[in-house]
Formats: sequence, structure tokens, C-alpha cells
Amino acid sequence: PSHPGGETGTQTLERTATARPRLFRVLLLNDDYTPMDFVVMVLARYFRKSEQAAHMIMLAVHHKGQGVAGIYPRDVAETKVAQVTAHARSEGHPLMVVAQPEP
Ligand code: TYC
Repeated sequence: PSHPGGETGTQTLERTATARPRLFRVLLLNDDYTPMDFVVMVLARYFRKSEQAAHMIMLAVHHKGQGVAGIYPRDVAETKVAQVTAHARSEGHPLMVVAQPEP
């Protein structure tokens, strides 16, 4: 139908709760050159893992090819990707870190 009164044809539906933001996984990808100690440091400093947890995640990535460093809202995930990538490149490491939406 037409809208002679100037309405746009959109309407807002009421909801009782606010939607939660979509979350993104920050993934570490394995490579042959980044030192294991650097990956452990990254997990501890940027993803707040204990040394023990960081070492286990690093080894899982080393053996399986990739692993989850953390799960965050999109802006936080993308900032961590940028910070870790910059740090790795500044030390000459090829470490790849990417953000991926949670299914
Ligand atoms: N495979 C690397 C090595 O043997 C270690 C490594 C682990 C690199 C995890 C990247 O995301 C990574 N030195």
C-alpha cells in the first residue's frame, strides 16, 4: 500500500532484552618460523593467558595448525589482530593471526 501520510514503511518491534554483540574468535595460525617463546608471550600479554595455558595453546597450534587465542566483540578482536600482527612484524616473525565470527 502507499503511504500518503509520509510514513516510510519501516516499523520498530519491541523487544524485552538488548541483543548481545556478535562475538569473534581470534585465531593463531601455525608457521615454521615464529619462535615458540614469542607465541607464548603473545598469548600471555595480549590474551591474558597464564604461562601454563599459553604454552598448551601454543603447542596445540603447533601440532594442529590453528587454535583459538580468545573470543571478543568485533572491535576488541580486530584491535588484538592489529596489535599482535604489528608486534610480530616488528620482530621479523611471520605469525598470522585472524578474527573469525563465531558460528
Ligand atoms: N611452529 C613454530 C615453531 O616450530 C611455533 C609456532 C606455534 C608458530 C604457534 C606459530 O601460531 C604459532 N617454531
